[in-house]
Amino acid sequence: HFEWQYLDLMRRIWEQGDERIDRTGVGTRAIFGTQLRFDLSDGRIPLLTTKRVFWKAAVREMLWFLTGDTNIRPLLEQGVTIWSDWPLAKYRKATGEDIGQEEFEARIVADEAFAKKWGDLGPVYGKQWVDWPTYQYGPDGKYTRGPGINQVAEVVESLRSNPGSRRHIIEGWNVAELDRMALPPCHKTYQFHVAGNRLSCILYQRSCDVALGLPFNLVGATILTRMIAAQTGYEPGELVWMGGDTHLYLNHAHLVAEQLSRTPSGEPRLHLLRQPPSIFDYRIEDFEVRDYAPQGVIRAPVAV
Ligand code: UFP
Repeated sequence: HFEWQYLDLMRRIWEQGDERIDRTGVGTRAIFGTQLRFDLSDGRIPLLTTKRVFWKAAVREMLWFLTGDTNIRPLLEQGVTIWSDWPLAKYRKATGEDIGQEEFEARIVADEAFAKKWGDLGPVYGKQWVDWPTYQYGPDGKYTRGPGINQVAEVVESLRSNPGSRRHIIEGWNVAELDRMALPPCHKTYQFHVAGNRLSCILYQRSCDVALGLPFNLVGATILTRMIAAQTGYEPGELVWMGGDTHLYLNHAHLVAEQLSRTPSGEPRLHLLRQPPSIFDYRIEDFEVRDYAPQGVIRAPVAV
């Protein structure tokens, strides 16, 4: 079963990882440099079965990235709260107001001006993926803003016209803009590769919360690969996931113990129900997961 790789990684980190206090102050155990490989053929998807993963939220997030938007408002309008922690922490720090998460989210949805002021994450994934900033230098050495680069559209085009290229890359790590991002990109680099009629993807993730982040990131990478494969006429190949600082938070002990006591079961399949005119025209209704009968949710706090 595909999921043993994930559970083995979790066990290895918990039992052998290097322990330290991390940026959040919570503390982690980490292994540096890890890899998982998943077969994506015939609709296979590395969607965990040992706990329920709300895969639709990951799809909604991925579709939101593709719109280039960096404000959490459209996510909240769809009930996706995975990005709320960072703007909320910033708001509390700036105003000293002890507002609850739900109240903060409700205000973002209800009040457009409030959302504009407090709901933006800075130039995170979406901005870099479809509108990477460029500069045009004049003869005097001064520069002006050039047209943004749509990396996603360019990768779709290069996969069609030059499948053998080794340069099919979507990059989120814009060094010059990191300081304006709520969170520097974790899933920072996607590289695509064509072999025969199969499209494979490597996702390099510099920092990974194995308990709460990774289950989502695997779904995101899978649907991105599936959409790009559908748009370029290839069959899905393999998803290779590579982790830099791959960690478990020390306050996730109960999750680790519970999840490692469970056994994977069933093989969910992802179906794309429609072939839209471009990679930017997918909607949530286009995605269906069949044969997904996961075990129960395991709740744990996110480290901010
Ligand atoms: N994290 C993920 N996946 C994501 C995401 C965040 O695992 O998609 F946005 C986790 C990794 C880490 C924290 O625990 O969020 C980011 O902290 P840092 O920037 O210090 O690595």
